[in-house]
Amino acid sequence: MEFMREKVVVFTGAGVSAESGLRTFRDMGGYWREYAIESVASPEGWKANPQAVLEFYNERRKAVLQASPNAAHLAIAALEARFDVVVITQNIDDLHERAGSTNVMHVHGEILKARSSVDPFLIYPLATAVIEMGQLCEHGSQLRPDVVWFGEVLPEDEWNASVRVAESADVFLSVGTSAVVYPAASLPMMAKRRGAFLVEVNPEPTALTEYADEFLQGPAGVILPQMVELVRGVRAIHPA
Ligand code: BJW
Repeated sequence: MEFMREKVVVFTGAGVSAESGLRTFRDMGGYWREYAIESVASPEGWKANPQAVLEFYNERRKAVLQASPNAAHLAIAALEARFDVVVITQNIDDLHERAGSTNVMHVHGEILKARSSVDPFLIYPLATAVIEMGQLCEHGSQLRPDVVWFGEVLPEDEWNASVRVAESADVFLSVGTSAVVYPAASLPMMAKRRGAFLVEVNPEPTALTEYADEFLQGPAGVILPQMVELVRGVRAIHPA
């Protein structure tokens, strides 16, 4: 039997990986409560102390490699059985891919890749958990994590594609993000303006909550599996 496949765009932030043991940024216990943003996540911080920046990301890379996808990542992957799903993530981990999501866009880069510190188009998959001072790109420049710091532009192709995808969503699901970091935080409203039904999943209200058509308050690892179960039930009752 044929089912209509609506387009669901899932926009995720650090909260979706919190239940995998990865720290968020702005919550209690978040990175920005311990580190000054500008010292570890800006071009100025990199220029002042590249060693400290590499250490910050080396530790985080080790945590990512030790982490496993949680119930939220798995539920998002399971949505593909019923919908056309694109995941737009601000996260630099690979937990969506490991959970089985097949269409994932990383607007803030990927921690498991390195790139040249002078040419952002020279990107390398990492064979080791760490990047060390003295590890160079093919043109002799120091390697850095392939992530987007404050004051840096997002990868143009990834960003343009994300805007197109957001604007084509039937349902836009924002999960585990404080929705304060731009331009990524503008995607939910771009989708809504083009007619998407905007759903937010978060234990706390955010900057986005007042604009959401549905605010599902709670941890993603609890709410999203329930949502998938609900969708399965609807499919059983109302085949198209
Ligand atoms: C749970 C949960 C559970 C907990 N289940 N949920 C327009 C207006 C104002 C400012 C700007 C603007 N345009 C640009 C800017 C400047 C800046 C910016 O946005 N600043 C604002 C903060 C004020 N943006 C930039 O600089 C961007 N570049 C840019 O715009 O380029 C053009 C330009 C260049 C030069 C000059 C001007 C313009 C780049 C932004 C790069 C962001 N980089 C980081 C770090 C790098 C990656 C990394 O190290 O991981 O990306 S910052 C950090 O924040 C990281 C994240 O991807 C990003 C978003 O955070 P996220 O994911 O939302 O995490 P949290 O911690 O904030 O929230 C977690 C949420 O989870 C909470 O709500 C919890 O409640 C929830 N939660 N447990 C579900 N179990």
